[in-house]
Amino acid sequence: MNPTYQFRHAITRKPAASITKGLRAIDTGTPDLERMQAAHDAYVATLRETGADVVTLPPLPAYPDCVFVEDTALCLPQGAILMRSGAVSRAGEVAEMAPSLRNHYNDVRQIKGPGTIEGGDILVTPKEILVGLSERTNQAGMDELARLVRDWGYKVRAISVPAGVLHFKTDCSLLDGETILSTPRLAASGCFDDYKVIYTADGEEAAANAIRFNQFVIMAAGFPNTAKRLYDAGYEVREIDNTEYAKLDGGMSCLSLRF
Ligand code: CIR
Repeated sequence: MNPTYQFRHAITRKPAASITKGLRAIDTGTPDLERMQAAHDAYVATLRETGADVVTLPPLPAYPDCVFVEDTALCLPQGAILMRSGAVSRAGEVAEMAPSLRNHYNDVRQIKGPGTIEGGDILVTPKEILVGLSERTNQAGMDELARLVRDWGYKVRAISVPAGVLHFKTDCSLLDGETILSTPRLAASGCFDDYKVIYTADGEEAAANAIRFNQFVIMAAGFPNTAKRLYDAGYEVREIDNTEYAKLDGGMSCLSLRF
């Protein structure tokens, strides 16, 4: 079992009606709640199809971005680390997630600050933990994470996230133990030189936020050229409607914690 992409559990949270007020870099219109709920149901069903146990937590109306649970924690086989959001409106989401993680883990650690770090900026591979320095994650947050996971044997490496990209994993995903799906703009720095890389197709950068979850690569629908590259490489691809979550800079990884 490779714990970087083979999982028994996932935690999700249903979108709250307040999600229409969620954070976004550019306003491209109000997301449609019903369509978001349908896409969320399809996402959860796809995770469950792999045999995983998937928890669906209730919506938190006070936190418009609460559906994006990935940002609240980092889940590793040895334990979980509660994050510290770089967005003021999201700070309280971590405490709401903590009890669910304590149900699954004996060892739950916490980023205490003053640094900030969000799960969307963390990619775990079999070799290392990569942390993107972004508008939400800073050096102090990354350094605190590195201290918290040192006794579990992890090496942590900083990557600089291109300007205008919300999170590191907005632009990349792990496809298997040695292969990463990346936008050309992110990989241009050489950050994935020790990995095999499959690039998103021209104009399909938004396809980069996918997840490998057991046998499936789960990606946003509507990116046929990137999907073809993944099919041709032999991956079992599932496509989920992401049009509404994309309006809030969200994608496939943001919607779950996987462990
Ligand atoms: C935010 O700006 O925080 C949300 N609207 C989107 C979070 C996406 N999360 C992720 O990529 N892990």
